[in-house]
Amino acid sequence: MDTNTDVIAAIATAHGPAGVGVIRVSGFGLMAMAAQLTRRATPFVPRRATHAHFFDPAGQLIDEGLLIYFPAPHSFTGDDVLELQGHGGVQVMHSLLQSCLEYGARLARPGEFTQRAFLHGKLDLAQVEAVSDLINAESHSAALGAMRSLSGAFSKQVRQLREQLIQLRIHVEGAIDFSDEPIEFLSRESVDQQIAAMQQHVCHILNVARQGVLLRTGSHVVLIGAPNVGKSSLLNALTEEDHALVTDIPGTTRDVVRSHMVIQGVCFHLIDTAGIRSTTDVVEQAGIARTWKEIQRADMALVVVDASCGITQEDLQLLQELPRQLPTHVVINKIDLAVGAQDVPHTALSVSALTGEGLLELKQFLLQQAGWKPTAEPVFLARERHLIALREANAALSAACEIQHPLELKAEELRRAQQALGKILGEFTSDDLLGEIFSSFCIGK
Ligand SMILES: Nc1nc2c(ncn2[C@@H]2O[C@H](COP(=O)(O)OP(=O)(O)O)[C@@H](O)[C@H]2O)c(=O)[nH]1
Ligand SMILES: [Mg+2]
Repeated sequence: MDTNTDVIAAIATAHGPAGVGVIRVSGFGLMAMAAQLTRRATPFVPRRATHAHFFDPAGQLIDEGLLIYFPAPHSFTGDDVLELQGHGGVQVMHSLLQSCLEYGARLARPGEFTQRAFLHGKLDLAQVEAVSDLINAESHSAALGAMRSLSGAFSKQVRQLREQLIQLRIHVEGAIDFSDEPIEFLSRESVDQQIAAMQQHVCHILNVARQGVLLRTGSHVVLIGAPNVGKSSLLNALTEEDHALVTDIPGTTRDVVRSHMVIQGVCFHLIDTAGIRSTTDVVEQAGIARTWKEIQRADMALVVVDASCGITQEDLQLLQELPRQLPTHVVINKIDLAVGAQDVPHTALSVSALTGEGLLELKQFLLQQAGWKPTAEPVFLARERHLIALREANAALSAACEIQHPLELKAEELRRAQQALGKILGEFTSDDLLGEIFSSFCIGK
């Protein structure tokens, strides 16, 4: 059976008791399934919510609710789609799904509904990714950005650029193919001007997309330092929650504690760790090993030091041992204890987790270090692979602009630029990448 047209079903709503639960079915010939399920002779009116009773194949009434029939191609997937809205109980949803399977559907794989929408040309790949990002958005701004991508704001710009490239390639390739004929093609200057304008546009999209990647993934900031300098207190003060245990006993934090804060829509994942020191306590040693693991994964490290002690030899040694490529900043905590102290360097990163002094400045600093630059236009959510493709397109356009002879090489660079843009929309995409994208979805989407 063609796995793109057989009937698939899944629970579309979250697991757990709820007022309403939704089951989605996609495939062909679904009117027959709707009739069996509801024991109703009159056909369902397309796209109209209709009250119905749902029966299992043995004739047992399992639920009542609404049925909506979306005939192909006017549905989310482009197939026929049935949406069954029943009571959101775990058992009810299970029985309803089980009945759909017995009437001929099979359980959908994660992301399979969206995959069908992609295969039927309902969504391009950037929009597919936006569906997943919208579901997983961690801040209001991230959700708005995902919605912008889903509604095509990002794809439209990429598609527009690709169209311009195709038009230009027609001229350049034409000039190659008919070089002996007296046909008027665009002048070299005009071609180069157009390429330069496109390159500018790519750079502009790249800038917005960079912000979009940050909105989507946030930034992982690890708090490290000697025991008792106030890392846990700082985590609690920044997130305004009482997540991490704080005492004056060195070695209190043994396991990694995670929390997050949102600044101007950007999510910062803060990771509090066991203080680094040499110790014979096995549990503390295990905690310190975890600290090092978190350091490897982080986007940024804040090395917290105690203002009343200043920067110690141990702090300096820790700074030396950190991975070179990891952006690292020293935060001087407990400045309330060091009023008038001479040896405390007064940097932007002097704070007191206790009084809250300097925390606003620290937040602004984190935002700036993460690369957040508010743009004049609204940001759309983007992914690392989009940045790679945009950089590829930029490099190809830049090469195309520089090459004057032979024209074939210029044409080849323009082709490369077009291909890079096509990757964003999913025109030239390996099955591996598609598999990776769709498998990251939940079942039922
Ligand atoms: N005066 C003062 N005390 C602080 C400050 N931050 C933390 N402390 C105290 O320092 C001790 C150790 O704090 P903690 O957050 O557990 O340090 P950690 O071991 O680095 O996680 C606790 O007694 C805190 O109340 C601060 O900014 N000022
Ligand atoms: Mg601690």
